[in-house]
Amino acid sequence: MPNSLTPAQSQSYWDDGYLYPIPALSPAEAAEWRAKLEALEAEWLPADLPQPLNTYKRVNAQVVMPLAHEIGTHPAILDAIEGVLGPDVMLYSVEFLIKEPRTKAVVTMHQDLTYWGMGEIDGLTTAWLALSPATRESGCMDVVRASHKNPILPHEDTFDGDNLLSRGQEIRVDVAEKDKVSMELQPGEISLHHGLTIHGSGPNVSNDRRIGVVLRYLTPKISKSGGERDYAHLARGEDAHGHWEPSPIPAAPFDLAALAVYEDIRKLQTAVMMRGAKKASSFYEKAD
Ligand SMILES: O=C(O)CCC(=O)C(=O)O
Repeated sequence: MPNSLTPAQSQSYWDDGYLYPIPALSPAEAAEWRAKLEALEAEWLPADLPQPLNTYKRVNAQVVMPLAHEIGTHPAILDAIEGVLGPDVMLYSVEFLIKEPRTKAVVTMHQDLTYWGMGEIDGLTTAWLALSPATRESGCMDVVRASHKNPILPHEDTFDGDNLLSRGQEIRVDVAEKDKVSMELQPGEISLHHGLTIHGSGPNVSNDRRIGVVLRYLTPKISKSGGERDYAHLARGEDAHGHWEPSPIPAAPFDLAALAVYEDIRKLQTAVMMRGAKKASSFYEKAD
């Protein structure tokens, strides 16, 4: 049964720019994905991969990690996405945003679409899946209600080592604590947010890892504003536009063919993401 959202839930997403909590996986299924992810981390951390393991976990993991592709195409998650984007859905990126216990890593308040070269669009939604409890204590995501009704606001690059974002980008507007809505989630639950919603998250002061799987989805009619090449995977429905090169489905973790495509995507996205950046980030070089 596609579209698991009620009309009221879909309306709430478009009014507020976010929606949570949505039960997607059972707690047992979430625990299983967490165990598989942690086994992959243990197996591949010592491996001699072309990029550090964290780069692959941090962006486009679906291209090289079968488990990331499986989570990104999970029917229950796609059903919720269909409730806001409609029947044609492309998977753009899967990202593991992990905050280790008692660490200072944060995500400063930002709008996702700022550096993605897609303009100010409605057709991009992120699902954030909790694989461990996402609470105020562990640094769950905070959002600002109805902030998606803004254009892209000015951002500043901080390149702060404790910031999990590519450029440490931060919106040049102070967000009052009272305006933050903390999207607490239990393992297996997801939240959705619009590409222009202002959001961020604080440090993890808990004793467990905070493991979020960030799943980015597009409608096929979206394209890069400058006509740049990029990749996405048609996860549901039809692509009548052909703006995206089909990203491959990995057969095994980090196989050579997938690593080659990953490198092509990384170069293409670096040129757009890092345009005008003064420094390299931990997972993107400086653009030329
Ligand atoms: O995981 C976080 O704390 C922030 C995630 C985020 O910025 C995003 O999903 O766009």
